[in-house]
Amino acid sequence: HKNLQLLSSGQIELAKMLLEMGQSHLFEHWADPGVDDEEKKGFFDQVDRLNSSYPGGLASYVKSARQLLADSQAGKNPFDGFTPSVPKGEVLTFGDEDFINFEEAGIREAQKAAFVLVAGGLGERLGYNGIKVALPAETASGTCFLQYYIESILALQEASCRLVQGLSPPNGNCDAISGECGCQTRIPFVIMTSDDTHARTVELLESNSYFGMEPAQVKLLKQEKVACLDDNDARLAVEPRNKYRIQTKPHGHGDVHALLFSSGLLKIWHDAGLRWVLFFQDTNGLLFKAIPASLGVSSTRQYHVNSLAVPRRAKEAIGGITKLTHADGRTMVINVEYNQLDPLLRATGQVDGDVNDETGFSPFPGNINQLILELGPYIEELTKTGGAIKEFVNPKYKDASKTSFKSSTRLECMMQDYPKTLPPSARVGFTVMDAWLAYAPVKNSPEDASKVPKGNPYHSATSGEMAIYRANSLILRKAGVQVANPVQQVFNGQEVEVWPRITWKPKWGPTFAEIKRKVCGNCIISQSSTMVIKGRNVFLEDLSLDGALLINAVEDAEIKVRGSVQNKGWILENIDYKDASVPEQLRIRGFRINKVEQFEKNYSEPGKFSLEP
Ligand code: UGB
Repeated sequence: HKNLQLLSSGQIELAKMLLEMGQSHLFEHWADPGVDDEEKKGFFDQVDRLNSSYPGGLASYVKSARQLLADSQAGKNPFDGFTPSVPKGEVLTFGDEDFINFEEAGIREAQKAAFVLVAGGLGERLGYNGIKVALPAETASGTCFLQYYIESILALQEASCRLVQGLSPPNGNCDAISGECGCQTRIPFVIMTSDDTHARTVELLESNSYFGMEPAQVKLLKQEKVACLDDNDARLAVEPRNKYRIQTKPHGHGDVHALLFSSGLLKIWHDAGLRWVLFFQDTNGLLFKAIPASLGVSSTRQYHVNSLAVPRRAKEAIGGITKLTHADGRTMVINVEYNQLDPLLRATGQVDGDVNDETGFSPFPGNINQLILELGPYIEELTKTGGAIKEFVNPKYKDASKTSFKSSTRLECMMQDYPKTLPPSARVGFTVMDAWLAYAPVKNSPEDASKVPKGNPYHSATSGEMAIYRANSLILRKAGVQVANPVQQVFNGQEVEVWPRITWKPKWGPTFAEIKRKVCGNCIISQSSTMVIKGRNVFLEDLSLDGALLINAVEDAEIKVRGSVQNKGWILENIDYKDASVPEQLRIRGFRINKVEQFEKNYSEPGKFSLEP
């Protein structure tokens, strides 16, 4: 009350709202007027932000929190009344006729798509200090995740334009495409950041000229944190180091829906004739190998929601796509987080819980949190919900009475929970791909990865990089190249398959059909080899590679690589993750590449070239 005179009418309204919500403790320790007045202003700025960034405002946040905390204290099962079963979806086999047809359908649709990367998380589990999108996806080419994502979107943009305009390359092998496709399509790319990642994401983009994308194509939306809660009455927690601030924590990747909606972008996209919104996470160096075919599934099957999934080992730390049938007849196909799936199965009569079946995998496909939503129905739904996603709370209680918490908690939400509010008429499906093709995230620290049960994926920087080489090797094999078998090696306590280190720019091979076109005759690549293709029109014809081969070429240089390349190549050297003299981004993978000898060619002018070493 003593401070009332300091407040504007807007601030008085906010103060009233807090008092009505039972939050008077927030003002208890306020100094008299004249002391800390700037801090008090800062307090209301923060309350204003917390209020306006949450659908329904702070009052709605506190109301939901009280309900969810009461449910949690009562031990209420969020799946009460639901029985889980294995849903039906599209299961794809890489490289077969269906796959190629879905890829073509997907490429056709790509120019009507917008991409959204959720990159607000810092990745505490990985134990890396930078932003994860700046990490190299693989160290042979040194391409970071953000560059890989942007170049992949640009490759799709071009492939889609060409296909739709009938400018696709001829069917025969080894025919070059040249020139620009001349089309004006610019696929929008949104990055959701947070206070933890925003400045460093902007800096990464600006210092790399947006990795070749037009800056206007990229939009950053920053998510705000939400207020922490001190007790079951949802009393907002005071920041321990500043009594004029409310403590905040991340709300989760589910924020992306409300942010997209409130930004007005969805409407702009819809008016521009776009049809699809594709969501993806910050560190998956394989993802875009799976995008064309899954977008093709979305359009062919007319899915409003399509979740990408991979076969999942029981108890693996990724959610399971599950069909939930309620006693009253309602059904939904939804991700059930890994820590909830096993108890849910046990509680509904499946005594062994989440176990592998005869295939060696759990019958519930693993959610890789890559969602494809059809824009029209998505806008319709968000117009009703404002983008609010079903939340949950996960307090760590001091004891069994569940009356007090070990530390403050907050409400959280996940982007894959979007279908939870959809009507039964919504077409919700999923697409299962081989994990080697579609999913290799970098989430776990070396310490944690080395403790992963044998047979389960490590999801570390080591396995993420090795998965890229394996996928590229397997794809080239399928395209007819004789790629040698891998060897087993141990890095940072993780045993991994080491395939030849093969990488290429996304424009070299946006689809399997395009990759097949680039490979002719009898090509052989030995296990100890490295091949880095940075160019669009590079054709491999009767190439025999045993060593390192690097080609850097401008887009309109057409190069046919023939004959034998043999040299001492690039060698993987072990490094210990505890060795602080080595940069962190290398330490977390447990190896570095010693570039002993290579054959490297640079083409800076357009033209036709034959490379016969
Ligand atoms: N993220 C944000 O942008 N904002 C946030 O507030 C939080 C995260 P994690 P998580 O792929 O294996 C998910 O931490 O949430 C971004 C699925 O829920 O890497 O533990 C963050 O930057 C789970 O079902 O993963 O688990 C990152 O890009 C399973 O699919 C993304 O959100 C699991 O991923 C994911 O954040 C998985």
